[in-house]
Amino acid sequence: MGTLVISEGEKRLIRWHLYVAYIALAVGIFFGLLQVLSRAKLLPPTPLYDYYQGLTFHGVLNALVWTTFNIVALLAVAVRASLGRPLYSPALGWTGFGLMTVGVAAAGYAILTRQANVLYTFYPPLMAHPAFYLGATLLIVGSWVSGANLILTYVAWRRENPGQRTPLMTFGSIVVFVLWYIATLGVAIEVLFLLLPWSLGLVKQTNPMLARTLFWYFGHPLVYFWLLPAYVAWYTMVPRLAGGKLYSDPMARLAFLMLLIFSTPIGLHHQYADPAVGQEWKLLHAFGTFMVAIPSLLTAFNLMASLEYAGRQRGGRGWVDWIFRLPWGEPAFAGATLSMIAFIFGGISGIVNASYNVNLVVHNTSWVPGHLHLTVGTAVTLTFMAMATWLVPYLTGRALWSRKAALANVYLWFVGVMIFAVGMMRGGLEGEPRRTNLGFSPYLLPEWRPFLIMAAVGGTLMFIAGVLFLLNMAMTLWFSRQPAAVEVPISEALHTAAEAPLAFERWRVWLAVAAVLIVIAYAPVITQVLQVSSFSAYGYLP
Ligand code: HAS
Ligand code: CU
Repeated sequence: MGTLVISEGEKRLIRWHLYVAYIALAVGIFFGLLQVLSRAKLLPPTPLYDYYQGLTFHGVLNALVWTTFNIVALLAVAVRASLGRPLYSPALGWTGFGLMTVGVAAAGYAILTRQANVLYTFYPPLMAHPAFYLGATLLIVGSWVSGANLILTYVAWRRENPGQRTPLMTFGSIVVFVLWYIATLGVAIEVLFLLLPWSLGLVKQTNPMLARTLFWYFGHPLVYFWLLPAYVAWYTMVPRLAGGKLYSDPMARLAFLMLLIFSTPIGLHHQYADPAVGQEWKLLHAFGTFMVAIPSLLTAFNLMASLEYAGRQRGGRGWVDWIFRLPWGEPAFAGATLSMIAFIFGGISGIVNASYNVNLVVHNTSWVPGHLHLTVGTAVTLTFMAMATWLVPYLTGRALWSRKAALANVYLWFVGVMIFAVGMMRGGLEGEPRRTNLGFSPYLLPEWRPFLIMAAVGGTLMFIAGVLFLLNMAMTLWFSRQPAAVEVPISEALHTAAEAPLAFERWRVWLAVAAVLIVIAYAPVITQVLQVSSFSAYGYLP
C-alpha cells in the first residue's frame, strides 16, 4: 500500500504547473483589461496595442492555459490524496508538463509576433503561423500524458483494491480525463489534417465548415473539461470546508456520468447560425444540450442540500438563517460558493443560448462573452483561485501570505463579474457585437455606451481582484515564512458511495454509450458538411 503523505517530488511537479498557470493568468488578464477599456473607448489608440492580438492572448492564456495547468494540478492532488497512493510515474508527470509548457511557449511566440491573430477558436480561413498549431497540439498531447499518469494511478489502485468503490474525488477526476480524451480527438484531427498542413503550405486549400464542425465537436466538451474539476472541488472539498457533508455521493456520480455521456454529441449548439448543417441535426443537438443541463441541475440541488446541512450543523435555524452561519470569512469556502452563485446565472444564460430561436438573437453579440465569464471566467476560475488558498500552502508548507487579500480577491472578483456580465449581456441584447474593438468602430450605437462602461467598470474590478490573487500567491510561494500544516479537505457524505449502483464503475459500458451517441449525433453531420461545403477557401495570414 502506498502512503498518504504526498512526496516533495510530487509537490514540486504540481507547483510548477501552478507557476505556468499564474503567468498565463497574469498576461491574460492584462489583455482582458485593455480590451474592455478599448471597447468602451477609454484607451487611446496606439500601434503598440492590437485588439485581435490581445484578444488571442486573452482567450488562449486564460481559457486554455490557465485552466489546463490548474486542472492537471488540482486533479493530481485530488487523485493522489483520495487514493492514498503515489502518482504512477514522476517521469510521465514531468513529460506531460514539459510538452504542455513547450506548446504554450510555441503558441505564445506566434501570438507575440502577431503571426497568430486568430482568437482562441482559430477558425479558418484565418490562418496562424505553424508554431501556433504545433503549440496547441503539444499542449493537448502533454495534457494526454498527464491524464494518463492519473488514470494509470487509478488502474494501479484498482488492482490493489478490487471490488471497492472508487473515492468520489478520483471518480470525478477520471471522468474529466476520459471526457478530455474523447473531446480532443476532434481538435486533433482538425489541427493535424486541416490547419497544420495548410499553414505549412503543404496544401493550398482548407474547408472552414469542416474545421468549425470538428472544432465544436471539441469545443463544447471542452467547457466541461473546465467545469468538472470545479465540480470535483464543489462536491468533495467545499462541504468539508463548510463544516458539513456532501448530501449525496451517488447522485454526484450520476451527474458526472451524465456529463460524460451528453457533453460531446451536442456541439452544434455553437453552430445554429452556420450553413452546411441541416436544421434537423441542429434540433437534435439542441435536445442534447437540454439533457446536459440536467446533471448541473442535480448538482445545484445536491450542493444546496449540502450547504444547508453545513449551515444547520453550525447552528442555523429557520429558512434562511443557515446561509449566514456558513463560513463566509474563509476565502476557500467563500470563493467557491460565490462561484456557484455566479454559475446559477451562467447556467441560465447557457440555457438561453441553447434555445435555437433565442440563440439567433444573442449569437455573436457580447451576450456570449457575458455568459462565458460567468462560467469559465468565474465558476471555474474563481473556484481555482479559492482552492489555491489551501492548495498553495499545502504544497509549500507555508501559511497563506494574507487571508485579507484572499477575501478581497474573491469578493471583488464576484462583484466585478456581476457588473461586467450584466453590462456585456444587456449590451448584447441591444445587438452589441462581440469580438470587435467597438470603441473605434464607426457603427457604435449610443444605446451601447452605458453597457460598455458597465463592462469596463466590472472588468477593471476583476482585473484588480486578479492582481490581488497573483500577489497573494507569489508572496505565499516565495516569501511566506510561517509554517502551516494544511490537509487536503476531503468531504464525507450523508448518502455514501455504498448506495451507488455498482454499474457506475463499469467504464467500458459508459464509453460504449458515449461512442454510440457521438456516432448518432455526428456521423450524419460530418457527411452533410463534406457533401455541401468544399475545400476552397484560401488562407489569410493576418
Ligand atoms: Fe456555454 C457558448 C450553452 C455551460 C462556456 N459557453 C459558450 C462559450 C463558452 C462557454 C466559452 O447553447 C463561448 C464559445 C465561443 O467563444 O463562441 N453553456 C450552454 C449550456 C450550458 C453551458 C446549456 N458554458 C457552460 C459552461 C462553460 C461554458 C459550464 C464553461 C465552463 N454556451 C451554450 C451555447 C453557446 C455557449 C448554446 C453558444 C452561444 C453562441 O451563440 O455562440 C449548461 O451546461 C449550463 C447548465 C448549468 C446550470 C446551473 C446549475 C447551477 C449550479 C450552482 C448552484 C449554486 C449553489 C449555490 C448550490 C443549469 C450547479 C447556493 C448558494 C447559497 C449561498 C444558497
Ligand atoms: Cu457549448
